[in-house]
Amino acid sequence: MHIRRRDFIKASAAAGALLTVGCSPKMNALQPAAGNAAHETGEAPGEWVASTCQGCTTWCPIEIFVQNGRAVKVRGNQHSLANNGYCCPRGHLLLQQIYDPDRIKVPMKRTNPKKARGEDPRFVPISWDEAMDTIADKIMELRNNQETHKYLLMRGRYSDHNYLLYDYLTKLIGSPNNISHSSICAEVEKFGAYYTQGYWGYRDYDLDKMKYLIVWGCDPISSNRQVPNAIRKLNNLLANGKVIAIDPRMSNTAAKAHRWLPIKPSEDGALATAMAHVILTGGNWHKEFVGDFKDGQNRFVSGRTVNEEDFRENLTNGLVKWWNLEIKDRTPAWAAGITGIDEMTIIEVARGLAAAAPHCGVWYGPHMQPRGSYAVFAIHALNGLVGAVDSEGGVITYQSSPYSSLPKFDAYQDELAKAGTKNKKIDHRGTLAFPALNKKSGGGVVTNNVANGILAEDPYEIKMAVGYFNNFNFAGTEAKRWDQALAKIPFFVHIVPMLAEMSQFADIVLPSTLHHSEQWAIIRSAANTYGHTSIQQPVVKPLFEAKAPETEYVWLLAEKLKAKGFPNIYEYLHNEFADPETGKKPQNSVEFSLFATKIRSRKAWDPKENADYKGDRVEGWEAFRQRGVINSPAFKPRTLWEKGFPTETKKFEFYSETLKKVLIEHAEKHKVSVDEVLKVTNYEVSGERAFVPHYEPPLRHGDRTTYPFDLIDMKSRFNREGRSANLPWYYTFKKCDPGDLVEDDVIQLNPADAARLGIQEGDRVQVSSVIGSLIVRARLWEGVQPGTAAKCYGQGHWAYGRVAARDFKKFEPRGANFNEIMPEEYDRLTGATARNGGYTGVSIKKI
Ligand SMILES: Nc1nc2c(c(=O)[nH]1)N[C@H]1C(S)=C(S)[C@@H](COP(=O)(O)OP(=O)(O)OC[C@H]3O[C@@H](n4cnc5c(=O)[nH]c(N)nc54)[C@H](O)[C@@H]3O)O[C@H]1N2
Ligand SMILES: Nc1nc2c(c(=O)[nH]1)N[C@H]1C(S)=C(S)[C@@H](COP(=O)(O)OP(=O)(O)OC[C@H]3O[C@@H](n4cnc5c(=O)[nH]c(N)nc54)[C@H](O)[C@@H]3O)O[C@H]1N2
Ligand code: SF4
Ligand SMILES: [Mo]
Repeated sequence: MHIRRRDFIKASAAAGALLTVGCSPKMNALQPAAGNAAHETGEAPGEWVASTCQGCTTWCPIEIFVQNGRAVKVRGNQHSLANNGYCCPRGHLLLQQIYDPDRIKVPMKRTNPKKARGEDPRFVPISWDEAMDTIADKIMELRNNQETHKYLLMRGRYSDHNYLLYDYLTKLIGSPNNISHSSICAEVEKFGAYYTQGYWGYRDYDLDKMKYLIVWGCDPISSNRQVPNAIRKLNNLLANGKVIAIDPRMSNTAAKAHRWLPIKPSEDGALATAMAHVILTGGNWHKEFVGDFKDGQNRFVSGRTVNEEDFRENLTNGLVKWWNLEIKDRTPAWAAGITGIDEMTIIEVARGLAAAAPHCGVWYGPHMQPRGSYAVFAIHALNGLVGAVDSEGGVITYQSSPYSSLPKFDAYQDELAKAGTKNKKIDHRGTLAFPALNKKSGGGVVTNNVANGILAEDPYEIKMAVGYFNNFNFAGTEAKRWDQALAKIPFFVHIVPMLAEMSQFADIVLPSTLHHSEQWAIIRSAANTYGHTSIQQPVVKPLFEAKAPETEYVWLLAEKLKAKGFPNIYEYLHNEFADPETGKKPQNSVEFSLFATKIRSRKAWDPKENADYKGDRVEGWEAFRQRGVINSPAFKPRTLWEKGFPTETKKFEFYSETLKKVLIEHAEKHKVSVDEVLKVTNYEVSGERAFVPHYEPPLRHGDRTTYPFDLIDMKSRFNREGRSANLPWYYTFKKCDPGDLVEDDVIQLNPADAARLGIQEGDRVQVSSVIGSLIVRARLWEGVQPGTAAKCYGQGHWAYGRVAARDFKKFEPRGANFNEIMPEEYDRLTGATARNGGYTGVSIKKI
């Protein structure tokens, strides 16, 4: 970009103004971008270095401008087809994360044995050597006592190297307890695509060719999984197609959409089944995908059953069964009474979607509701009904991108470790009440139940735990259970860049590098119809004594264990992780993390390993490191149509034989009927309807008389998952979310409700649920419907740094964390923690 002299003077003036508020001009993000110019900000030469942002699960390939060793600016990777060189607003916040004055600088150990919320751990600095020595001793103690299964690893966000720390190390030590955060994240939504089309994963969207988009229970231009792409592409769709948003509150996307359907919380199944009813009775399903009546006469008439033999299905299974079991009675008039959306709107939206078929789709979010799995089952069935699945302009699966396997660890696992891993897991997955289904019973995780397992010592006590990149004491509902559980664990290690609530219970805290800018790894994701493999590298030198948990920590621990007579892990790392370029074996933790990254990414850069690859190609590791991203080939529509879906029937299943099989397996394992399973797991359905997408009424905590409001929880545009709360810019820009305010944490109430309760803008209100109360400020806003109250997640930290606190020393939070008052509840079929669907009834009163 050419900058005229006058503009340059203006920009310098802006930089000068920033200086007076304590921001170095070199940190100034307001200056015009200058392509790849060496002088990106200020005078000093610098360069753009590729990495990957992990501010949310978009995992954008990015570049960070580095000047004098400092990260000063962020942009999307110019080679990335997922985000086309852009990053979202909160991508820029990572600079404040790097230079957060509250970062942990050195390892620390606890000197106050008492563990409780508000109890000062009295951490004192120690060396890495002492820290690792202590940790290794604890592991040796477990091994000597043959109780390695009492070791627990809890993982939050992660890179492609997570297998090393989360999986392999846990198994080499000898424990079954590697617990991920997945089921406090978004597991429910995967149920929809898995039990219809055999795909356990997030969906991508062909937005360029789409004509009609329904955004359902997510907010793609602000959150979800491809924010920069959604921001870029929505304009075109708004101008040339239609965008509908279905959300109890006016989300960022709803504010821009042609229509916003403010649905009553947890009634998504009613709306989706009614839309299917409209599409079928109107004869508007996608014939090529679904098939048709043999004589071409539409027999789908409200309330009447249809003969299965009269319909010839093409690429789907069980359409008529689904109609007979469920859809025939799900009229739009019926749904209008339940969802709060009028009949005409339901009809118009369903017809609009079908009229654009197959260049259309439903983009749905986590639906972490107590009965969310059947809601997303019904929602995704709509994508099948209109043939949008795997279609041009439709809803597609993630395209894969290259990676290589890590070396196998099995040969290094000794008998003791093998025996240890055979124990039951602490999260109760696969038990009668927690099916946690995916491909099999117990295939998922029940993250939030781990606290209960620890407290009840069921199936046994946990003696040692390690956590990284997570903060379950803040992120899990009924959060205080986590305080009690972690207080009970005799030895806990937390590996994080800044203190968090979880760290308050640690015996040792280790300073972690930041994934996005200080360590080696690769990350794989997809967006905009392309998959990508993207690098993470030490763009800047890790601050203070920070080290990478997934690689360096594992190496350092292996060294210590070897010295204490348990060499297996060291031998695995030392023997198997030779540099693929030179054959040199790693000698230290830094080399190990680099070699592991080269090994993991080898298919992305080594011409010998990827001769047939049709996506981006680079010549060698150094070229990959510099470019930072490998894009997959373009998506080819209808590949699955031709190949068949990986389901039991090889079809897209409206009647799910795949679900039936796993439910029966689960029931037989526990010697009960499927109906019994559904009852124990809090579903109302019985019989054959369990195998089709169907309506389940909401499950709610708190009676409507005492707790009249449904609590809606959402993500702010500026939440970097749980990690923005100590960043000043988070508070500065918060107003960008509709209905929100800067520098505050507000609960949004409909003005009519507020008037009734005598509440005015800015009043402090007490919000109470069946498990507790919190105090926040009221914000009156038409963007929430009467009877609901909404607040974004992110604030209310009592131990997350000085910006996040009102008074850090006194453990007083700034704002409120509704996980304190949201009761522990699950969608038990997937093991997912409920937080959506207004399942928490609350009362609100002015104080
Ligand atoms: N009420 C409510 N609860 C929610 C949500 C919600 O919307 N509402 N969202 C849920 C969702 S979707 C998720 S995914 C979970 C997330 O919940 P968790 O998995 O618990 O993760 P965070 O809270 O994001 O993690 C914050 C921790 O990561 C550390 N950290 C930050 N960056 C790094 C890094 O680069 N490396 C390492 N090692 N550590 C780092 C921080 O110091 C802090 O300890 O929360 C869930 N909880
Ligand atoms: N800005 C931002 N983006 C993020 C993240 C972040 O922290 N911040 N985190 C990333 C992660 S880890 C995840 S898992 C994804 C998830 O992100 P999204 O998929 O966007 O979902 P959430 O914001 O968790 O989902 C809640 C949405 O559902 C709505 N909702 C609540 N109850 C109901 C209901 O009963 N029916 C309907 N139809 N809607 C309801 C809420 O109003 C809100 O819009 O986002 C990722 N992207
Ligand atoms: S926060 Fe998410 S969408 Fe934004 S740049 Fe980072 S990874 Fe991309
Ligand atoms: Mo998540």
